[in-house]
Amino acid sequence: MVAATLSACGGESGNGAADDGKITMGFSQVGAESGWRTANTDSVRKAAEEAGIELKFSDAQQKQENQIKAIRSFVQQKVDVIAFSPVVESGWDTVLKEAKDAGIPVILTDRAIDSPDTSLYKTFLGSDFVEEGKKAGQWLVEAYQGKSEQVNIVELQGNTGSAPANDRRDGFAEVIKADPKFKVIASQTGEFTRAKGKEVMDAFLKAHTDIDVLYAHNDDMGLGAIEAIEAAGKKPGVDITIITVDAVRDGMQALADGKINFIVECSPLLGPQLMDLAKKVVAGETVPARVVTEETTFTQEQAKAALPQRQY
Ligand code: GYE
Repeated sequence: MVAATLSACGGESGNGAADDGKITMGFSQVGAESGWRTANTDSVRKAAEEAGIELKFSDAQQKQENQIKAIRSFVQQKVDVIAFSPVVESGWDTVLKEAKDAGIPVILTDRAIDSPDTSLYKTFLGSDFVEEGKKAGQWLVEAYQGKSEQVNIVELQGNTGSAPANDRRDGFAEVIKADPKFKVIASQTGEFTRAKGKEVMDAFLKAHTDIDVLYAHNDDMGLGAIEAIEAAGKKPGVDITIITVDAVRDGMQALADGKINFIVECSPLLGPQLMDLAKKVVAGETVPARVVTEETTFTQEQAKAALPQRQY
């Protein structure tokens, strides 16, 4: 009974794709919280068009319930493939089981989920966020080499429960714990936005007069924090060392201007790889379980050199 229903559904969606010869992808995006996200959305839209894939785009406005609704509606519409960037890591098993039962393959893009059931999705395309956090920590360790005084760090975390917030925090912590002079004196979410980054940094500055370093999980929060630091009469990049992640153009400009000290790159240009994977998955081909994005890091000098060709 169950098997018959399953194959009927699978057959239908398969026929749907073959009928008009066009692949339909349901894509649930996190929101529009940052420069990274805007560049990612543009990349996905453009790549879908170039690949001849019909994109049903849905913006979750940073809410998991909206993503769950979008995925359910994609299942109802019998799209050929579902791709989504999970706003948080946990709580996806039920809805992804529904997609699986309907025979619709799922691709995780940008962010991972924490479910042990890896049969719920075909592949995960995106960055290694732990590695990004480690790179941030490694630069800091080198920058403060030979100094013995305590280094007071404040941290602006990404959205609570999201893979990039968890992993960037953990990767960074793992590297700096090797030297007890590094101390995270305050850590709070800035929700990956400029406005919240500014607000939280403002509170940090009021509570602590001795901040040496700011580690922000993305450029936007760092940029918001720079406004708060300047408003407090301090020089960002000089009085407070600033490390961020992403390397979007505004972040790179602040780095070149000396207001940020180091940026770990995280590429949002996932569209072309996502469409390639979607075609393969719909055709029933096997794809690697994990596709990691290649990325680099930037110092102030490197940002000056890279800015003219920066795509996003
Ligand atoms: O770093 C941040 C965005 O998931 C990698 O989300 C992404 C992160 C990115 O809001 O700017």
